[in-house]
Amino acid sequence: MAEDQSKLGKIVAARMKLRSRFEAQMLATPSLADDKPQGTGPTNRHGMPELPPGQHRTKKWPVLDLGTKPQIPREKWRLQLDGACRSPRTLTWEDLMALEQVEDTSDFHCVTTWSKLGIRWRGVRLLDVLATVEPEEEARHLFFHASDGYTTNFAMAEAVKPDVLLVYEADGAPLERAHGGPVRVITPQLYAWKGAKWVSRIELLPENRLGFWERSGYSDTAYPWRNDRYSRG
Ligand SMILES: Nc1nc2c(c(=O)[nH]1)N[C@H]1C(S)=C(S)[C@@H](COP(=O)(O)O)O[C@H]1N2
Ligand SMILES: [Mo]
Repeated sequence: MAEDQSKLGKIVAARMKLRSRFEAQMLATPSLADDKPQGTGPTNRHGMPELPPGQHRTKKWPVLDLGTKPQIPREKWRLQLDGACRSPRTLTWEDLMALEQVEDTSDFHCVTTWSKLGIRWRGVRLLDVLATVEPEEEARHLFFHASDGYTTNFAMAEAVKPDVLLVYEADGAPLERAHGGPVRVITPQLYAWKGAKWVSRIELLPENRLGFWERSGYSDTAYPWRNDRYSRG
């Protein structure tokens, strides 16, 4: 028990250190710097509209992916973290459970114009997972791999936000396989394609590398509240 406490204490310290490294950059991102910051779910709406420009509300939760839905039992799930970090590691389900478990309600905006509002998630902060591998100073970008071959990317300055999670429950039930169970990434402040279902590997990178949709003309930054859907390049 005392050992567990000191372990958790270490992770909290590592989390705060990593967060402070990206604080200035993070506060300059649109979802925090805009005069109407959005992206951290209902509690952050502050009376603002629920829907980003060009989005409509859906009650059902559509399924969108490349077609194959890997079946991975919790005990077989692995998440490899490597690249620009001092302690690369592969997490198991037990490793994930040993981190601080968080609940958060947030919105899910798909670039194809549907938004599902107020999903109650349970999971672990991506920030905490990253803190345990001790990112090198030059690690500025993340590249995500999934078991279906999907890839996506976003900046560390987005990853350290407190509602960017590795989730395994939605609305009180285990995350369905179709939605990326056992474990997926969610990015409430970015379009939903940034959240890899069946996430299997996260690379920490000094330079940016584009993922599947980002290479096909979708926006690298993907801010729903700025209608930031397509690459301007
Ligand atoms: N592994 C994987 N993750 C993925 C995708 C995918 O094809 N494969 N599609 C993305 C897209 S385009 C969206 S909109 C969301 C959809 O998540 P959902 O099927 O749970 O609604 O997952 C994202 N994550
Ligand atoms: Mo999507």
